Amino acid sequence: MSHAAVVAGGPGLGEEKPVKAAVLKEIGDARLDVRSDAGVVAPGPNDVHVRIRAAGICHSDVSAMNGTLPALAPGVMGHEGAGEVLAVGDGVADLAPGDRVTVTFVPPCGGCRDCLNGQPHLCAVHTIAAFTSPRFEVGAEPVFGFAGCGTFAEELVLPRDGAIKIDADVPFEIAALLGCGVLTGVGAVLNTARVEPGSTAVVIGCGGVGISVIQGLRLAGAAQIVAVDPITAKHADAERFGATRTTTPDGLDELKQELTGGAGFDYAIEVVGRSGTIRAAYDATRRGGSVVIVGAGGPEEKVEFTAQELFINERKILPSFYGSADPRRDIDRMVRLWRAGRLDLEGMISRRLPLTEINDGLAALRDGNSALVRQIVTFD
Ligand code: CXF
Ligand code: ZN
Repeated sequence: MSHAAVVAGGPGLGEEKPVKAAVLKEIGDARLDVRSDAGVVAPGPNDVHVRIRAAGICHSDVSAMNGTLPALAPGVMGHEGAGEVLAVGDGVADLAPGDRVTVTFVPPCGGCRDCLNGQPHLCAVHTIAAFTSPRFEVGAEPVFGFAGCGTFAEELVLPRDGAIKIDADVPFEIAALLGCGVLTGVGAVLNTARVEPGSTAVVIGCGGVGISVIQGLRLAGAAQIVAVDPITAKHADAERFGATRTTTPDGLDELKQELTGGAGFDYAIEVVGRSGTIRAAYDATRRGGSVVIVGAGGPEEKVEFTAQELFINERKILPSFYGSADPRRDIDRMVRLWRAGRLDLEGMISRRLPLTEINDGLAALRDGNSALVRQIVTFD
């Protein structure tokens, strides 16, 4: 994809109107620069040009801004979103203008070893390309899209594999949630851990992904779903989505004793990405049980296990990237569960805000004290 050709906005581009976009100027900046003059690259072969209609704010956007997760600056942030196809590049036969799509930050190329191995969530082909192909332009400067996306923009260009077609009656804000939080959380339960009915489980961290894990556990028929979060304001939400008990971290041992006789839970699912919470998840799991690591942690978070405890406890450590999901299969699967009333997606939307208020939304997530499940940026 050439970044010389710009179809919307940019300097001297005549007819095409520039687009609004929230740009991280430098890694470490606490605020995004909400501009009205961004340009979007022209779709090359096998690309699609999408008008974003709803974008979710995920904690990984905050983590990319502060340098915990890898990102390039300047970059348009946002990796969860949905919209409608405006145009397709050469070679795109199965998408057309007007189609409704969910953006995925792991577009499965379909041909690499990981895709052929049945692990398309590990496909890095488009991810690697995103680090060398800026998708936006501000002034004369190329601007990257975070995680190959950049959904905090009115329009963006994606590889065709990054736009998953969904039914036209699925509201954009529901479609947006599926792109990251829901697929990551529900997928961790159904795909990575394959939780069996009747299991006991503890979920550590009750943000948008943690709530999705709780919903996944309810779907899987878990008998006990313990939700752990230091922010007590999140406990009522956890219960609304299926938690059978809630506690702050200091009460976990007591609940483990009460509910499992001290043996530990069949599954402990960590959705924070910190060494302390990963260690707590390990300690909460029964011998032979599974510790599922969903949290997107940074490189400085080191977790210690002794060789002896790993061997003696035979707890399985199951990292889960993008819910081990195949977005081509699983996004539609989530839509079917939502249609059947078995996934509550409307209830996950705690707040709607325009792109001009994106910094307020990011700040609310950063301070961690609010009981927001998901905030949706609207583009009316
Ligand atoms: C992240 C993982 C790293 C890239 C961006 C998205 N996952 C969930 O938020
Ligand atoms: Zn995310």
